[in-house]
Amino acid sequence: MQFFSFWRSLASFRVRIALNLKGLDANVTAIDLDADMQRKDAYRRVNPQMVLPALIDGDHPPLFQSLAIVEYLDEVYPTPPLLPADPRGRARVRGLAQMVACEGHPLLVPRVRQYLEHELKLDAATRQAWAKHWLVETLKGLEGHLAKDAATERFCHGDTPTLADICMAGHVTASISNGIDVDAYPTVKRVFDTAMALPAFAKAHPLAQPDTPEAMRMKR
Ligand SMILES: N[C@@H](CCC(=O)N[C@@H](CS)C(=O)NCC(=O)O)C(=O)O
Repeated sequence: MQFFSFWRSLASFRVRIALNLKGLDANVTAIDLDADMQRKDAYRRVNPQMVLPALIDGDHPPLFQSLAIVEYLDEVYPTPPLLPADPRGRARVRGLAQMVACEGHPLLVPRVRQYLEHELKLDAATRQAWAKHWLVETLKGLEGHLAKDAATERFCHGDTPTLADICMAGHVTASISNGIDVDAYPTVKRVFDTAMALPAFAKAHPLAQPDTPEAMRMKR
């Protein structure tokens, strides 16, 4: 498997966790988003959308979009399952995952941040306010769903990690790095701490990757 990733990319973080949970090894090609390498021809040929992540499994065209990749991995490598067995459970897990991956995260990706800066000429403080606002909106939604539903147990849904935890891990990590007090969302925080205590999640953390800049690397 060949995995196109960047240490700070939250969508790559999702796929890293899934690969780790499944015990799958992938050769990582780091695409430096800070150097706009996603827009260079070499990567554009892999993913014409010019976003991370992408995954090549076998002699097939690259897979793209983190949720699609994680579901592909779950279907082809079914142990341990990342989606519940029942339709309602699957709908809930996908709903939680999509709150992060389809609603919150797209407002924060580099091309949106660059547009806010270069086209709309918003200053750094205003851009930071934008990021915090949307991170908090998603945290509130997650907390509301998780706190009120008996299906929330050790993890977002039940006693084992699912696609929902995979997505939430990145969202909470980004919230913390943006200075948001996640203690204000106690169910989210409890589930996040439970997930990040698992090696599959901890090893996938953005600050623990081979391409993480040395100065930022997590001290063990
Ligand atoms: N919805 C996509 C997100 C893709 C995305 O925006 N990825 C970011 C990194 S997390 C990226 O590569 N951005 C490049 C850019 O915005 O120019 C997924 O879940 O895979």
